[in-house]
Amino acid sequence: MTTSNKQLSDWIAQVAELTQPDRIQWCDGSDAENDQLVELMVADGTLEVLNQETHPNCYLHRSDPSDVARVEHLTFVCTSHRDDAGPNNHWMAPAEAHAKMDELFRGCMRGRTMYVVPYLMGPYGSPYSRAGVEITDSPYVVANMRIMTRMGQKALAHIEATGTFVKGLHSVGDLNPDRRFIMHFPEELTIKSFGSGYGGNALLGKKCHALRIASYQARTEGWLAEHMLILGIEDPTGNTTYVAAAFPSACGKTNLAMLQPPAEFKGWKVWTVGDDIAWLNVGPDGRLYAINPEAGFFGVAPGTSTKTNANCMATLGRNTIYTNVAVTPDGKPWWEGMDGERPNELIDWKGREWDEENGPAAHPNSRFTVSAAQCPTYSAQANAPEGVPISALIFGGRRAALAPLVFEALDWEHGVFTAAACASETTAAAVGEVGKVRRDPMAMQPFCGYNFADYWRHWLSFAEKSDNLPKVYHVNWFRKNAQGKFLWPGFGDNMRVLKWIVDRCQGSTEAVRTPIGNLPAAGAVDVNTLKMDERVMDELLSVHPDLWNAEMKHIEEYFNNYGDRLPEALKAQLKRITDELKAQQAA
Ligand code: GTP
Ligand code: SPV
Ligand code: MN
Repeated sequence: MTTSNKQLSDWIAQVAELTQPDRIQWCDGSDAENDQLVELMVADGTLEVLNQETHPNCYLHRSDPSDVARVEHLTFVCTSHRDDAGPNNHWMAPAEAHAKMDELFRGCMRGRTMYVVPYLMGPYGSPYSRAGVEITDSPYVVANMRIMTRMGQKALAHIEATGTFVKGLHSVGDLNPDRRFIMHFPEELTIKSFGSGYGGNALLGKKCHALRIASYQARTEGWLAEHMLILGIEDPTGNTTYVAAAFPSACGKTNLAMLQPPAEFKGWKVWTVGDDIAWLNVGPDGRLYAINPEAGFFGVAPGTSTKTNANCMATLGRNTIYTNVAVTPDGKPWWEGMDGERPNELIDWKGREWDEENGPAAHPNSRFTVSAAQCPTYSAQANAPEGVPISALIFGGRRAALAPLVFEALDWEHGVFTAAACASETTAAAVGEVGKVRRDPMAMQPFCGYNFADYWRHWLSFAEKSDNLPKVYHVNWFRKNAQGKFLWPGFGDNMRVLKWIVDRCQGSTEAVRTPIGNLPAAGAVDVNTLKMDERVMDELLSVHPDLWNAEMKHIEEYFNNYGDRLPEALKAQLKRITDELKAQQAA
């Protein structure tokens, strides 16, 4: 492969001059190329061959133990003006960041191959798709990008036709956490990532391009790049309602996207369009249309079983790269929460014989990389250039207390407030404390490429673009009882909540107005066969005014970080809800 795009050929030459690779290899994404890379990685230990009889074309990668998750504290947005990055991002001046990164990259590919990976985010032929090129010295990254994106000649053709692409430069360096940075230059459509080989830090098409850079572009161009799954809910008459849902990392997007309805939902089907990222554009009819920019799933392994996510289990097991899972003596991947008994012997994610004292056998953020095309519920519309029309946007997170199972925003403005006010318990998807409640607006705290205040204003502006916008919901599958047990069964049973949302979109079910939004009327969420104690459902749908009042104070404090840039509409929503809660307490 070569290119007629001068900007691209110049950039490749510059990078080669800086990094000094032994050789340069263009990547076309072909099977032959992948076989060659796999062979190389097996030979040098980057990949371990899994049991090819039970798991054909499956491999295990063990990352450096210090490199197992995204590193938010080392991730920067480098805009010319600090305020454009906002309090939600770490910021560095572009010149300083370039100098720092170029010093790290200098000579770093000596003795290595430099891979040039052209990729397309989004369906071929879609006006919403965008291209990028990742230059990397990691064959593991190439093999993952091949699954996660549309990679190769057609992507290059898109670049040559449109003349524009996102530049992503990546090196694993020496994996030293002190020399690890993920830098974004949204004004230059450029990413520089050094010192990590892991997921969102290294597969630059994913969070770096499709969320941080894309969200910045989307603002100036009038669309949205979101941390959302996309799914279709087909009813027994064959009518499909599409929804998109934003939950923070490791909070249930992949699982909801592949939901298998309970047996009693005869004739209902859920179709998977995407499990992590959605690009949303206003279509000709004023509706929001969603495309999934990705082509594969980089999903959380622990907790995945035929009971919780049968469609995911059916997707895995062939042509899959597993990262940091455990392995059985006969070479099968294993993780906590998988079906069946724990095998007596296991090799843990660090390659040691498993010992309970060393913690879980699979890393809590161990993952699988697999093509979406292998998913039995992959939607026939997933490659539609125009995307799918979205009827509802759903936000949520992990909240052991407070947030009810589901509620509906009163209108778009209240919906934007509800999403901006989201908080969730932190997970193993990022390095740092787990289980701590933090604000995570739109599930985008780690991923918004610009000032959240401007982002909320952008969200609010859609009300001027269209009077045909989706309804907005908030859900919480993670409410716990006093004993620390989840009150809601979750997984397939989340269909009961989706059904209520579909009914609301069609205007066929009642709701109860509360200060925080509309809740299902008694009996409106169908839990008949769950044999659930009525008091549990009451608790799941309760809105405690004193707890919510305290929450409003937290939200206000959080919003205050954004000063004068905070949209008035959000302040007005905060005041309205607070006033209504106070009136309720007084009554
Ligand atoms: P990222 O890929 O990090 O963006 O995560 P995600 O939002 O796709 O999360 P995922 O669906 O992989 O779920 C993460 C963890 O939450 C897994 O261990 C799941 O088993 C668990 N989980 C998902 N859905 C539910 C649910 O409805 N209830 C409960 N209790 N756990 C769930
Ligand atoms: C997330 O952390 O939200 C992920 C995994 O989806 S990563 O690709 O590492 O960002
Ligand atoms: Mn994610």
